[in-house]
Amino acid sequence: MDFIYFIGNSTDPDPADGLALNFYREPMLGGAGGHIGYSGIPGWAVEFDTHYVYGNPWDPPYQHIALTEIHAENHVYFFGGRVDLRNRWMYARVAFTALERNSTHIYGRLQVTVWDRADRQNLAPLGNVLINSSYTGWFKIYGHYLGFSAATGGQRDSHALWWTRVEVCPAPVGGVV
Ligand SMILES: [Ca+2]
Repeated sequence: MDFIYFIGNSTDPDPADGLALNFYREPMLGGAGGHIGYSGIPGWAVEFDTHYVYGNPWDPPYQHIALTEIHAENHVYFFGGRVDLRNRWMYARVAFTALERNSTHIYGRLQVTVWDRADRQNLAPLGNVLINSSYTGWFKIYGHYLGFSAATGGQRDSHALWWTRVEVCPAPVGGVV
């Protein structure tokens, strides 16, 4: 899945909180603020977390992109961080390759690549690769919905999507999609 996004443009001195791409069981409202709109919904999220609350025990004290399960407190893997994810139109690609499955889980590789600019006319990446990392493991199957969430809590910020593309490819092993 590819998308072009923008986070920023806020006059808030402490803007928050970020957005997330969610693979989830059912459409519902998740937690606000640092929970980025998805906490509590059974599923997986790739969060673009742009805010740290001092003393927060679960987040690192810098912007980051992470894989979480069910809850923003539950980081499974950090794709990267210590980079500025705000104030530019950026291009993101989240690609999943299924390798094996059983009745409850899929084993596969989730790759996240983020470019620091986006070509909004040609709908293509531009600029430099900020983050490029993958996580391979077993993913519990929660459901079949795909969507985005965002939250601001007591702060303010803009979270915008310009364009998205969803592509489904046959898996290299076993015909699993
Ligand atoms: Ca956070």
